[in-house]
Amino acid sequence: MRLPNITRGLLAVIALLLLPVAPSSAGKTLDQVRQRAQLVCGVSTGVIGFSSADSQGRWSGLDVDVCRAIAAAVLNDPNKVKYVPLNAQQRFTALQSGEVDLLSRNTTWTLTRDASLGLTFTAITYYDGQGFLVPKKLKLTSAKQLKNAEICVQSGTTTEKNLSDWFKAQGIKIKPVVFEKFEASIKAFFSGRCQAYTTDASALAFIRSKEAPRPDDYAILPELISKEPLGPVVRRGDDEWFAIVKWVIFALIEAEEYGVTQANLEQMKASTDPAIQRLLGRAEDSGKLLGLERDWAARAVKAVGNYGEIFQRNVGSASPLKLPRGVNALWNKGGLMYAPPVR
Ligand SMILES: N[C@@H](CCC(=O)N[C@@H](CS)C(=O)NCC(=O)O)C(=O)O
Repeated sequence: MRLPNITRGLLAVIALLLLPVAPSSAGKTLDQVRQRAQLVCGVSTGVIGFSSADSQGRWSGLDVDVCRAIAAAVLNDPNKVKYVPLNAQQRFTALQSGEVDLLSRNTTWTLTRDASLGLTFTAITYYDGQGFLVPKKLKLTSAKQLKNAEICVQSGTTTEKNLSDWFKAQGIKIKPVVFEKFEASIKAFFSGRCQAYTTDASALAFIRSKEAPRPDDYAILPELISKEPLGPVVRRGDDEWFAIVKWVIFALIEAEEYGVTQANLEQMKASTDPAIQRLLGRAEDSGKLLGLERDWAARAVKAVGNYGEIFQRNVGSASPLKLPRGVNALWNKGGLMYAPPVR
């Protein structure tokens, strides 16, 4: 049957409209990172242990090591990273607008953030919870004694929301004193503006040890009032990039599980254990599946060590913070750190 031209034209347009449309950003981030030979990582403006710069402008921390590991896996050089400091309010816009390739900044995975910002959480790199720092002279032993207290908190955070939720649930009235800038919130607290400061417990440890005029004058209360699973975030719609970020993190966790460290990596490459051979690119080529070289995971471990080494160096026993491994231990050591198999 011969259709009139106009009908044929219409059918062609309908057929085109029905074609599956790839998200416009699919695969773009990897190409851009390669083209500029640099990964642009959004970090905090300075939370020691997670992301902070020294006087020379050198960044370090657990979140920074994630950036370095990805740069090593993708560009074969952990130093090819540009760090963009972002406060809590700025972080999601910076990622949405394409200013950064990746947000690796003590950011809590929540449903609203995951489902409404056009962004996707990749993996959990630190299981945290929200706590309270108080001056010892107030002689408080529980957050429940904070009735009518002024509590300093940073805006644009889950912290601000949990604070009102938790005290509401306890039937206790408090007065949040909200700051947009982290520096300002800490200064206000240490100058006596508030009776308590609240944020993720990991950051409280740093705030007390590094920012308090006299750390011994302050105590962290026993309550943890929330779950704060922290991890890197990417733009939604670029599945290739999402997979790379996710699997580099999984590989760092799996390296710890198999005892592959920065120091023994070269010997481990000769291991006959199939799992280790796979992880280090000696057996099948998982790199090809991710759009990377076959030794992508070995490069990441060489750059920053396995997850356990990253933890200890930045926040654990080998760091000034001395945070216990706690729930961040591997799943087979009583913790929650579990990576799907690299196979
Ligand atoms: N994990 C929470 C809190 C993250 C957060 O922004 N915490 C503050 C207080 S420790 C911070 O990192 N400030 C540093 C900055 O704004 O650069 C969230 O994702 O909302």
